[in-house]
Amino acid sequence: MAAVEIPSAVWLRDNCPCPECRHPSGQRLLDSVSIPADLAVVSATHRDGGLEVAFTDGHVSTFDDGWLAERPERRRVRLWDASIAGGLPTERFDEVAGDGEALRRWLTAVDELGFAVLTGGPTEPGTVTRVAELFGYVRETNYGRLFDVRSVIDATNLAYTGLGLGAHSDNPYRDPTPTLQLLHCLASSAGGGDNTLVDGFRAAEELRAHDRSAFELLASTPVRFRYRDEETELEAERAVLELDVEGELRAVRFNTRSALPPRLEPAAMQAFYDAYRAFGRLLGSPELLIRFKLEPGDLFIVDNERVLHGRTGYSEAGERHLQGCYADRDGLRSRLAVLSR
Ligand code: NM2
Ligand code: OGA
Ligand code: ZN
Ligand code: ZN
Repeated sequence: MAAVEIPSAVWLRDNCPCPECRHPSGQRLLDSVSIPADLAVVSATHRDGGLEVAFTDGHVSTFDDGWLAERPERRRVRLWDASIAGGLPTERFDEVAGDGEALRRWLTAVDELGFAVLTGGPTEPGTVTRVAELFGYVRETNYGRLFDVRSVIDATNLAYTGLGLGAHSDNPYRDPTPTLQLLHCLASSAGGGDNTLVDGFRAAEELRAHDRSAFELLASTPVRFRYRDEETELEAERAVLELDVEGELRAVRFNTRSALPPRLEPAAMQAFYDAYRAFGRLLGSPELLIRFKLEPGDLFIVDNERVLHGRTGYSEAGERHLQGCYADRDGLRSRLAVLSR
C-alpha cells in the first residue's frame, strides 16, 4: 500500500467526486457549509490507484491518487527588458486569424510577456475589434467600441494630438480598469510616432530590489485618477503598484496625464514624489524600453495592468491613424486554456 497522506476529513468529504456530490458539469452539488466540523474518517483503503474513504456520516468516496497529488500551477510570468527588441513576440495576421496553433502562440506571448505584435494585417477600419473577437470580447467604454487615435482639433485627450506620450497604462480612472488594449495601425506616413513599450513588472522589481521603501510606498499610497469631458466623469483610486496576497505584483497603474494632485502630509509628499520619480525614470530607461514603428496593417496588444505603452511625438505632415479597443484578460486566458487542452 502506497503511503498517501490523508488531508483533513472535511476537505476530503467536500471534494468527493461521486455523482451525488458532483454534477456532470464539474460543479459541486454538495453544500460545503453543511459538512459538520466533527466529521471524521472511519477507514481509508488504498486500492487500484485510488483511495477509498468511509466517513462518519456514512458516505463513501473514492479519490484518484493522481488527483490527490495535484497542485495548482503558478502562471508563468517572463519579465523582459530592452534586450527583447531583437526578437519581439510577433505573428502574422493571416496565420493567427486562420489557425488555432498560431493564435495559441500569440496568446501565450501576451500571457507570459504582457504584449505581442501582429504584422501584415489589413488596413480596414474595424480590424482591431475583429482581432479582439479572435480570443474574447470587446470592452466598450465612453470612447466607443473602438476609438480612432489621430490628431484632431479640440482634442479631449492627449492621445488625440500629435504629442509624444510617456509610458502609461490606459484608463486607470476606470473601475475596473480594462486589462487589455489593442492598437491597430491604418496609416503611419507622418514623421515620428514610434511606439514604445516597457514591462512595468520588470521596472517595479528593479525598484523593489534597489529601493525597497520606494516600492512599498508606491504599493501603499492611493492615487486618484480622473477623466472628464462633456458627458463623462470617471474617477478611481488605486496604488501605482498593486500586490497580491503573496506580495507578488498584480497590477501597475501609471498615467501622469490623469493622476490628480496627491493630497498628502508635507513629509509624506516628498517621499511619495521621490518614489514616483524613481519608478517613472525606470519606465523611461533605455535598458528597459523598446521602441518600434507600426506599419499600416500592424497591431499590438498589451496587458494594460502590466506593460505600459507610449509613443514619440509626430509631425502634422503625412498621416498617422490608429484604431484601438479594449478587452479583458479573462477571456484571453480562457481561449488560451481551451486551445491548450
Ligand atoms: N484613449 C485613446 O487612458 C487614457 O486616457 C489614454 C485613451 C483616448 C481611448 C487614452
Ligand atoms: C492610446 C495611446 C499611442 C499611440 O491611444 O492610448 O497611447 O501610438 N496611443 O498613438
Ligand atoms: Zn460523494
Ligand atoms: Zn494609451
